[in-house]
Amino acid sequence: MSKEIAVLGVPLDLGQTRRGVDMGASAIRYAQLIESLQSLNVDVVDHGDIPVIRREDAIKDQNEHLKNLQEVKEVCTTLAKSVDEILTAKKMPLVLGGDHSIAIGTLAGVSKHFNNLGVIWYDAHGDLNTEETSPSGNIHGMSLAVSLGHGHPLLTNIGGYAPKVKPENVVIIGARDLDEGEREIIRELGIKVYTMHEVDKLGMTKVMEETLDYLKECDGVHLSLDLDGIDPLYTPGVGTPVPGGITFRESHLAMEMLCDANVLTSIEFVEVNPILDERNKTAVVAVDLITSLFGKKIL
Ligand code: 4U7
Ligand code: MN
Ligand code: MN
Ligand code: MN
Repeated sequence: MSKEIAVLGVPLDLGQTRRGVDMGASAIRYAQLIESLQSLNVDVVDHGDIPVIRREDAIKDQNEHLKNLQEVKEVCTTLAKSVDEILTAKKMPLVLGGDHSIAIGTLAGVSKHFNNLGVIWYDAHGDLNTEETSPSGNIHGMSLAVSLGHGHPLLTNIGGYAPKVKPENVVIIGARDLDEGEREIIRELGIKVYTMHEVDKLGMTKVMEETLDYLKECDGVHLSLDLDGIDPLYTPGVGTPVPGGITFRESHLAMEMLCDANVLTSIEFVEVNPILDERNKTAVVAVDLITSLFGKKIL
């Protein structure tokens, strides 16, 4: 990857209800993201943060089944435009959340640049809920469904087109907490999922080999990495931790294999919540994984 990397922060926390995830991008920068990439001779430019609506200024009377719809839509629309500009300028977007609802905006900006975009969704969750199936009403649990064209039209139509991704081009890795409606949509659409069962059984090497083979016809691949995909032992600073996750070493290996395959065309790291973290541990892991994606080797 010799392209210039454009880092973009999205301090949005309105896709869920816990405070603090809006500070995720700052925490990742504080953990030396830019300096670490520069020391690998990666050409990186920090584009700063996109403007977001503060929780205090959000509409008070909310639809409890689709919380902060208008606000998330607006921020994702702005994000989509910025990501689009970055790709048009032949740079590679590295988006830092914020909660996972921002993937709606990232993918809206990315997918118009590809005919057959692949998506790797590294997450404890499926993020495949809709207003009808969501137990929480939180949009960060709906972002993959929205990108597949399922959900509120205000979200699915961001950027003026839907869907952003085809179900056969999505691979979920690390799932261990799926809601009933999500299981149904996975079966219905035939989405490829490596749950923790498959990660345990096959090992990460095979999971990544199969993932890369599965996406081989894609003309671009987006990595959407939710830090809760990793076991909370290593990444406690997340809003919805689920025990029994992918280890630090396995994640490291996954990133190294993605680096060696040289397939990624855009990346996002989301859900780092410094308020819930232990001495910025989760952001440090995020930086470690990002540097592995960009070629950091032990020897
Ligand atoms: B994340 C949940 F019910 N499925 O929809 C929901 F368990 O972006 C959690 O992956 C969603 O962190 C988690 O609220 C969203 C819940
Ligand atoms: Mn998650
Ligand atoms: Mn997620
Ligand atoms: Mn989460």
